[in-house]
Amino acid sequence: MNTKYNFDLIRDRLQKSLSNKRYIHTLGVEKTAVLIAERYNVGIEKVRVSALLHDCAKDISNNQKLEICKKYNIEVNKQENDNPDLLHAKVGAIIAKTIYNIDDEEILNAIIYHTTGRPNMSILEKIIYVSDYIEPGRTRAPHLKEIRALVNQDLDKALLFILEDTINYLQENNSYIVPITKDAYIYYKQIIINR
Ligand code: DGI
Ligand code: FE
Ligand code: FE
Repeated sequence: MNTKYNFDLIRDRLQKSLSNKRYIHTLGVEKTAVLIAERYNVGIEKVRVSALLHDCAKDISNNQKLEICKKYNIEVNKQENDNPDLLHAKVGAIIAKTIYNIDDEEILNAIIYHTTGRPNMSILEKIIYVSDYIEPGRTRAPHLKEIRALVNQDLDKALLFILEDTINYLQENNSYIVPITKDAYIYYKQIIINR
């Protein structure tokens, strides 16, 4: 099939810049995201690109991530400065744009919001967010069985379940929860109550 993107080339480059474990996770997210896209009649091309590139900055050192933000004038807030792992999402979008030549805003947003979620997510953003949490290599999060079943019935409910478990997990570990994650939780809770 003719496609705008050279997936084999993207995978080759990723394999060279990610640890083996992270690369396997990435392929798991790709596979899961494509299955969810097919279930909801969403075109798979952008889904595949977003899934492949979502963690492309994951193995860049914290110092280098901060440097990249500086270079591209990307604002780094206090939470990100204290916990630069959070930055792999924003920096991932920069790498996607500058190294992988991705100029599609929907794809870049799916990468930017894959860690925190946000209110009013696009279907592409939802698919990547959910796939990241449930791909087959994930085994430790609670409720994986329930969430995997729910994804095929109700994507928003699955999304809310993940937001809730993530917030609980961070709370239990006394980690600061980024406001946009709480906002997303409140937003989807309301959406589900109101329908
Ligand atoms: O990159 P992955 O491991 O595939 O998954 P991810 O992009 O969801 O990143 C998970 C990491 O992000 C994990 O170390 C917890 C952290 N994280 C996500 N949301 C928050 C957070 N950390 C803090 N402190 N606060 C958050 O709200
Ligand atoms: Fe990530
Ligand atoms: Fe991931």
